[in-house]
Amino acid sequence: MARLFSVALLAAAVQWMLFAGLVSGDAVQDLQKKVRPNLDAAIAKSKTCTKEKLQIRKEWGDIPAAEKKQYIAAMLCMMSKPSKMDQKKYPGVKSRYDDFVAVHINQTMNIHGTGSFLSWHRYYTWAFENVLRTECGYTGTQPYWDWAKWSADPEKSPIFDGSDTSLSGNGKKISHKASMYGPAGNGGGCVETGPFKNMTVHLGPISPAVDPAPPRNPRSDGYGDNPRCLRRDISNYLSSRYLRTQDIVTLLNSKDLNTFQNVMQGAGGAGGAGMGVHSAGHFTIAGDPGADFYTSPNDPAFWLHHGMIDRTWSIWQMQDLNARVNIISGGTSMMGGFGGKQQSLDDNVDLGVVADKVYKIRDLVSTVDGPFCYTYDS
Ligand SMILES: *[C@@H]1O[C@H](CO)[C@@H](O)[C@H](O)[C@H]1NC(C)=O
Ligand SMILES: *[C@@H]1O[C@H](CO)[C@@H](O)[C@H](O)[C@H]1NC(C)=O
Ligand SMILES: [Cu+2]
Repeated sequence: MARLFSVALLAAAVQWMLFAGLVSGDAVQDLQKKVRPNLDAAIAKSKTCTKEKLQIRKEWGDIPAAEKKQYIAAMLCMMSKPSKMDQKKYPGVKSRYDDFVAVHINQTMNIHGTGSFLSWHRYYTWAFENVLRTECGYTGTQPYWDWAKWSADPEKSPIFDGSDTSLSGNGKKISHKASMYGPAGNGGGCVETGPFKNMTVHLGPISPAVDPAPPRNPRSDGYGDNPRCLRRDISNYLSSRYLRTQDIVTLLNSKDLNTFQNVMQGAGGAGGAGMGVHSAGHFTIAGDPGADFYTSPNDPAFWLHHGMIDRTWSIWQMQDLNARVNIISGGTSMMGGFGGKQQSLDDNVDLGVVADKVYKIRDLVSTVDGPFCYTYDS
């Protein structure tokens, strides 16, 4: 009886603390809250960002339905607007959205497993948000996918539940084989629910990791026109192993940038994070183009995944902004292969037709300096 009473008392105390905002119930959010004053200090010193201008990126599940629909409508708008690329050179680039996919394909070997991985994808995701706003009237901010929140059952998450406020659901369940990343998931076929059920994928595949294999692209570089449906193969196999709160905490505890990057990308870094949150997120979506290293941005959920990648980097940085912003680690080509050099903060990031400006990596390492002025809610 006394034991029961103390359990009830403890539960009440936790309830009260949650209510009072003292703990959020999530170790990552708690850490983010704790280090947030450091960011305010950085904003005070920023050349370009102010507290008034600061944009707050939110988790998809916390966004009101009307704003979710506005984000979805802006993405559909990008898919219906003309490309800014040369159609003769890139016949599979059919829309403004495809411009982003083509830019990613083009640079894939120099932006993954490299020193530019984090800053390149930060700028790329920001450029996408910027085009949603400037070319398609979006007034919100780039949402993110808090992996841990939905790691037990991503198909039931508001991101993938197939409702009209989701980014569409799983693919149709078809009989198919495992991939090299895990057993066959719960879908595998065409996405038939939600706002993107009628979307057509044109580019790629280049490095498909789905069964059955998608039709081959007419061109070996993947830029030919290869119209097909969006496929997904979501399950909780990877999310329940690699995308839990404790996995993110392990990542955020990385002592240096090299470790952080390796744990994130599952390069066998200290911490034993196995496949790493980056791959685990991509292969939780899976399918085609989601599981194709080159064409993955063609799945509309890519941007929420990379929003979260960027959020974890920013929380890692916020723990010690003096030591964790103006630094670089890694090479210039994937996993150091192909004669890559050491990456430098002075290397350029050029997003071609999807962003106006070429920046040096050093201008892209803070979320509150250079072109950026945003943070994540906590
Ligand atoms: C690929 O990169 C080259 C070299 O930077 C550039 O000239 C070309 O326009 C790029 N193509 C695409 C599709 O981004
Ligand atoms: C959208 O896709 C469904 C099948 O999922 C199909 O029945 C319908 O005709 C399509 N609508 C348009 C406008 O293409
Ligand atoms: Cu990428």
